Amino acid sequence: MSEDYRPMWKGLGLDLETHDALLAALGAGYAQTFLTQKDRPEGMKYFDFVMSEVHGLRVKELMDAKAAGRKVVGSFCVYVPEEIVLALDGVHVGLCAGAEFGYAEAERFLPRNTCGLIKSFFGFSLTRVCPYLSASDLVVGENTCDGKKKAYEIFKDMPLVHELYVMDLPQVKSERGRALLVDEYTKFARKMEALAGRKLTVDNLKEGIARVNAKRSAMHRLAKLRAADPAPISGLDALLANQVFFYDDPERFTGSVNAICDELEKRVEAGKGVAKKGAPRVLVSGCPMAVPNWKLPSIVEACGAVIVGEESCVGERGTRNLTADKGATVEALIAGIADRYFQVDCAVFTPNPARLEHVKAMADAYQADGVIHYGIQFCNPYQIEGGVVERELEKAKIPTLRIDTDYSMEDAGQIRTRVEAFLERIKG
Ligand code: BJ8
Repeated sequence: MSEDYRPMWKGLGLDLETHDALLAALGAGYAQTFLTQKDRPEGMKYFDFVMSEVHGLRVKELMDAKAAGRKVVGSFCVYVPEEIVLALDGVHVGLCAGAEFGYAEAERFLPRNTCGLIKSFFGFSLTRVCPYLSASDLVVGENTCDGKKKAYEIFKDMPLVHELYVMDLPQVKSERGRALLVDEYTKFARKMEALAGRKLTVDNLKEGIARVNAKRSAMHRLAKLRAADPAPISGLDALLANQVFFYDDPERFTGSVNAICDELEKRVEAGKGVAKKGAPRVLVSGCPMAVPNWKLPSIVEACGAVIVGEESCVGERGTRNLTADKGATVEALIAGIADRYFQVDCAVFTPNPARLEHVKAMADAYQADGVIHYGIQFCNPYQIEGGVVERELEKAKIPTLRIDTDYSMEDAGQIRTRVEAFLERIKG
C-alpha cells in the first residue's frame, strides 16, 4: 500500500494489530491464488491494484465522500437496491463476510452451526477489522434466510455498527410478494432520503438506474465472452471482478471491466485462452463467494478445469437483468426497480423453479461440461435446494457434483480428490 492509512484505520476504531494480521493473510492468499496464474489478461492488473488497496485507497475514498456530506451504505445482500443509494448521491458497498476470522468471538453470540458467511460478518465486527462496516453510516440487512434474520436482531449492537436498518423481503414469488417488495423499497427510499437529506426525483433515480445498469452490462459482456473455447479468462479472475463489483467506484469499475472485455474479444478472435481448448468447463452454482472466499475455484482450476460461469449472487444471479428506466414518476421507477430485483432467484424463495431453469440455461450458454453446486455448510436454503438441483441436472444429463464446505482449508485435500474424480467423469 502506497500511503500510511494507519491514522485512518485508527480513527475508524479498528484494532490495528489484528487488522495487520488480517491484511498480511489476505495479501499472501491473494498473491498465492491470483498472481501465480498464467496468461492473465493485462487488464487484471487493475484488479490487482484494487485488491492491494482494498482497505486503503477505497476506504479513503469513502471517508472523503463522507467528509463531503455523502452517505455510505453497507449491505450483505443483492436485494439491497443500489440504484436508490446512488440516486441520493450515496455510496454503496458490500460488507466483509468471506473469511474465517474472529469465529471464536462470533460463537459467543451465534451457535457453532451457523453458516460461515454470518459468522464471518460477526467475526469481522467483533475483532474490529472491517473498515467498510465502520465507514457505513447505515448497514442494511434483509429478512432472507432464518440465520440472517435472527442474526440482525443482535448485529445492531455489535462493534463498528452505527445504524442497522432491516428490510422485510418476500419469500414467495406471488402478487403479494411483489407488492411487499415495492412497499419495502418505498420505505427504504424514505429512509435513504432522510439519511441523505435529499429527495428522490425522476431525474436522479434514472441516473442511479443508468449507473448500476452500466456496471451490470459490463458484467454481461464479460460473461458472454467466457462462452468461448478456449475460455479467455480464468474463473478466478472473473469471480474477482464479480466480487469487486460490490466495492469499487461504479464508473471506474465499469470502465475497467469494459477494457478487459476489449482485450478478451481480441483473445477470442485469436483463439487464445487461459486453458487449452477442450479443457473441462465447469459452471459453479450456489451460495455467494465473498472476498476472500476463493477456495473452491482455486482447487477446481488447479485441477486443470476452467470455470466458465457463476450461478451465484456474486455472479450472474446478482448481475443479470437490467432495471427498466421507463416511468414518469418516482413511484413508477421504484416499481420498476422492484420488478428487476423480484427476478433474483435466491434459494430463500419457495418454491424456486426459476433458479433451476437458470442453472440449465447457463450450463448450455457457456458450454459447461458439468456443474459444481457449492453450499456453505449450515446454509439450509442452498444445501437443501442443492439436492434438487443435482437430481434435476443429472436427469438432464448434466453431470453434477455437490460440495458443501466452510471457509477453512481443512477439507481442501478432500475436495480436491472429489473434484479430480468429477473431472475424470465429465471428460470420461
Ligand atoms: S439474495 S443468496 S445475497 S440472501 S449462505 S447467509 S442464505 S445461510 S447469502 Fe444471499 Fe441475498 Fe439470497 Fe443472494 Fe443465509 Fe445461506 Fe448463509 Fe446466505
